[in-house]
This record gives sequence, C-alpha cells and structure tokens, in this order.
Amino acid sequence: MTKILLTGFEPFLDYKLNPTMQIVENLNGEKIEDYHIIGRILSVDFQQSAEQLKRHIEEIEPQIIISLGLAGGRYKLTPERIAINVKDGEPDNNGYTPVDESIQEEGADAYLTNLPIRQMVNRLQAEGYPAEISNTAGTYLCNNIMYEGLVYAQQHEGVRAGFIHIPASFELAIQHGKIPGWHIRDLIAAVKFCIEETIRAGNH
Ligand code: PCA
Repeated sequence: MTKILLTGFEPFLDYKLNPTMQIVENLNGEKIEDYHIIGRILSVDFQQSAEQLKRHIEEIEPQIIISLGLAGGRYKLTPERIAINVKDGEPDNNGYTPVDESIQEEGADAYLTNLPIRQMVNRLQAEGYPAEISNTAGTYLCNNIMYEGLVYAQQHEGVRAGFIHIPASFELAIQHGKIPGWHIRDLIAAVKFCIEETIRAGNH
C-alpha cells in the first residue's frame, strides 16, 4: 500500500471557510488502486505549518505529497509548477508578516514540482473542467508549504510532491461576494482526477 499525503489549509484572511478542508476531509481514507489517501489540515502560520507538514511526513511516510490551497479569485484549477525560496506578503493567522524573507537560509532559490502537472491539466480539460498550469504559487503560505514538500522530495528518492491551487467553492464565493466559485462536488472530483494522473504517471 502506497501512501499519499493530501494536505489542506484552515481559513485565513477574509476567507471565512477554506474549501481545501472540505476536499481533504472528503478524500481522507479513500483508496485508489493500491494507493491510500491520508488527509491532514495545516495551520495558516508560517512556522507551525512547516513543522506540521514535517510531522505528518514523518508519521505517514508518503510516496506522494499533494498540498492544496485556496486561490480566491482564480477561475481555474491550477497545478503549480514552481515554489520559490521567499516568504512575503499578508499576515498569517497569528499576525506574522514576513518581508522578503527566505524560507530556508541556505536553500535553493526554487524547486520545480515533480508531479505530472501537464497530464493533470490535460485530464481536467478532457473531463470538462477549466484548468491550467500556474507559474507562481505566490509568496504566502501555499508557496511556503510547496517549497517544504519539494525539499523533502529532493532528499528522498522516489518521492513526488507538489501543490494545487483551487478556486473558491460556491459557498465561499457567495459569502465573500467578489470571487468566482465552483461546486464543492466538482472541486473534489477535479482533485481526484489530479491524484489519478499522479498515480498513473508513477505506474510507467
Ligand atoms: N491559500 C493561501 C494560504 C492558505 C490557502 O488555502 C495561499 O495561497 O498561500
């Protein structure tokens, strides 16, 4: 049994709910072929989230790490190509507001994902979902967690890691008032297609 660690984030800034939590809770415990999905929710806190991710990785020993984040305002589902060694931007949920900081002092400037993001986008489009590769995960928590996941993948042969940004759910879009949304059912289905493509890419 191969394990997939699927992470989501708690609500943050003016988003009163985070649909990544619902997706992760929904897919937690699912099995696809010989792969077991284990879901975990991370804090929107620069320090804590990185430590939580490391603890979950230690406990679960996943071969695949897929992290999800909300990108409020995006219309499409967007697998991310690259994580950069930068922390900058809005305050996290505990008020920490980094300015031009490094995630890891001696770390590489950036890491490219080794998830099959092109296949994910092709599959999503074939299934009728708007999707494209994103070339920036920003400099906030999502980029931070993607970077940490890729550092681990770099250090552990055979491990694949990456990040998918998702649009708001209808529920959040209605609550927020100024961002587009998808039905949560479609968000869950789309993430599942991405997981299937990752499994398929690893089977060749
Ligand atoms: N999205 C934020 C952080 C948590 C989340 O779900 C981001 O894009 O950085």
